[in-house]
Amino acid sequence: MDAMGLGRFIAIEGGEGAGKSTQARLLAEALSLRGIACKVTREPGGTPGAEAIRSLLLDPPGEGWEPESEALLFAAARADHVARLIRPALARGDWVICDRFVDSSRAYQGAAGALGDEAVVALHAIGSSGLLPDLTLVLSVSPEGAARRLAARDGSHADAIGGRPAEYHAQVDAAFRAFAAADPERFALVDGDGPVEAVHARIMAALERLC
Ligand code: T5A
Repeated sequence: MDAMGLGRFIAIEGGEGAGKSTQARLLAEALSLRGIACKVTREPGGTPGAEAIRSLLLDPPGEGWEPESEALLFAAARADHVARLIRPALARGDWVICDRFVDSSRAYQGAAGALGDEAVVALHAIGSSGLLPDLTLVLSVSPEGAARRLAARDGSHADAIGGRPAEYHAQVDAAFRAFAAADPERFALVDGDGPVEAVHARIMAALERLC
């Protein structure tokens, strides 16, 4: 149980096009049918301030951000999101399902980017008092499968971070797997390949530990 109330905090993580948003929605529907009040939210974003920062990050002005500025902007967006949406929802007893959270910063800015894990964790301690999810589901999808899904949805359009080279995204995927292996109590690695309903069933099975 979360120390702030009865609510549980679930994050869904993974690379581009892993199916996080789709599965967040299905999970909320399944929990609602069980009488659990859920708040589905996303990062970067979730509050007006954090959504404004999202635009700056994904569609940057000028020549884009240096790695340090990028990490600070993600941490600032998260601090607003945690203070104004996530903590109040958990305190009310709602469950929060968050499409990406701090482990995205650890994987993208920390591991694939230049910052390293310690710096990202330190920013999270300052910005959000180090809040961690009760459970972090990492959706693991083959690069070919994810590319097919994104091509079908977005064509050749990618945002400033999604459009980074394949090696960057391979490092992101490797980092998520390493986090899950290092902390099996907080993480569950879920096979994200296959039909939407099959992935949803795997997520529901992974959730048993919270019930
Ligand atoms: N970022 C974010 C950082 O660098 N640091 C951070 O700290 C944070 C929080 C966010 C970007 O910011 C970076 C990571 C990202 O680059 P975003 O637009 O939120 O940008 O990007 P994503 O999180 O990658 O979101 P996507 O929408 O691209 O991917 P999802 O949510 O994983 O996938 P989803 O559910 O939208 O599905 C993609 C498509 O596939 C279909 C869906 O219908 C959709 O069309 N689909 C399936 N098709 C077949 N079989 C399945 N099982 C399917 N599941 C979904």
